[in-house]
Amino acid sequence: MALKVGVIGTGMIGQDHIRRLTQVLSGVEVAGVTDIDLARAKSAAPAGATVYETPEALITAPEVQAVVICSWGPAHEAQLLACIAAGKPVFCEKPMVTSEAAALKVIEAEVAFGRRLVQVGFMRRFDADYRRLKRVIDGGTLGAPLMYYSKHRNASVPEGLYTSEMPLNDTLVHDADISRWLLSDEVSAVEVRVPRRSTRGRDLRDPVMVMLHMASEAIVDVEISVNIGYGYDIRGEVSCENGIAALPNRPAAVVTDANGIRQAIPEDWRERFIEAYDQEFREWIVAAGAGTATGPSAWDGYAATLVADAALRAVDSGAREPVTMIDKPALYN
Ligand code: NAD
Ligand code: ISE
Repeated sequence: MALKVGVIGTGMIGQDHIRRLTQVLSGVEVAGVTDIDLARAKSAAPAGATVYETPEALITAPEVQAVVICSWGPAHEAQLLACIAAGKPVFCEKPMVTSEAAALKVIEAEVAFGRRLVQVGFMRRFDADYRRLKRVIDGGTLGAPLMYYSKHRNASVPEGLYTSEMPLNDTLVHDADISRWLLSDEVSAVEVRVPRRSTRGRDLRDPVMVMLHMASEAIVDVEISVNIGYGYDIRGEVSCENGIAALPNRPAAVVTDANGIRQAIPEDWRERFIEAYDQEFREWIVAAGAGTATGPSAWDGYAATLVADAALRAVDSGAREPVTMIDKPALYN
């Protein structure tokens, strides 16, 4: 029987996830939707889905077996806590929450519940290229990873909605998570440097260079550019003791004409990570159907939140800001 899912937040990614849940994946049905903009929820609702007036009504509805949260980051905390209180598996888009205190509340509630319910939307872990890269590093033939270069370039971000904090507390969380996962390591401190501003970014602090100091003493060098213009360009290269492992160029037709020889670049995250989002939901549906969650956890969401907080402190202080985690609850081992 299909898993009946309720979707909270029917903006850009909410609509894209509704499309994959209704048109791409099997074993799942969108039974309900909601948004603070009810008109948007109504227009995004697939045939047969109920439009709920509030997230609380959707989360507690008996016909909703599992929840997908695609609202804005600051709304995630209350919605996650309500899902855990209702004992329902929940997929929550990144950032899991926007403060350390909120992340600890989510962890505390899930630990008290006694079973994993939360999967965070760190889709890079489901991308075939990143998975191959991790297999090479874990295989050990290249020796220990020493440095990782993570380039995270967005063509543009929505004017007015995307603020100067967001390269660090909205965009960087992906690089923080993938670095921890790829290197099987934790971030111990963060530094940020702000180079010359791009005139394409209007008043935004863009680009930023972030250095993640890992517990192993490996260093991750991250470029965040959110108005690069030419496309959505995600790169990664791990420099190890005996060699280098990098993400490949994406497959694309090689076009030759009077302008030269070239390959297209994805426009945005929807195109670059389309298969990764499909796979993260395939795995989520299986786990949620069994009443639990696998994949990136509330612990991973907490770790990324701490990195974002430290990065925001580092911008102001110019110093190397430490990241200190609580002891890991057994639920996340
Ligand atoms: P968006 O602004 O297009 O959509 C957000 C929607 O949530 C809006 O329709 C808004 O009205 C609704 N909303 C806000 N607060 C709400 C609340 N309290 N209750 C119900 N609805 C509420 O934004 P988006 O780009 O779709 O991003 C949504 C989330 O997904 C963000 O957390 C963002 O960081 C994340 N995201 C993740 C990826 C990824 O690659 N994994 C990509 C894009 C966005
Ligand atoms: C967006 O919310 C995402 O998560 C994208 O993956 C990221 O590249 C972008 O910078 C964010 O704003």
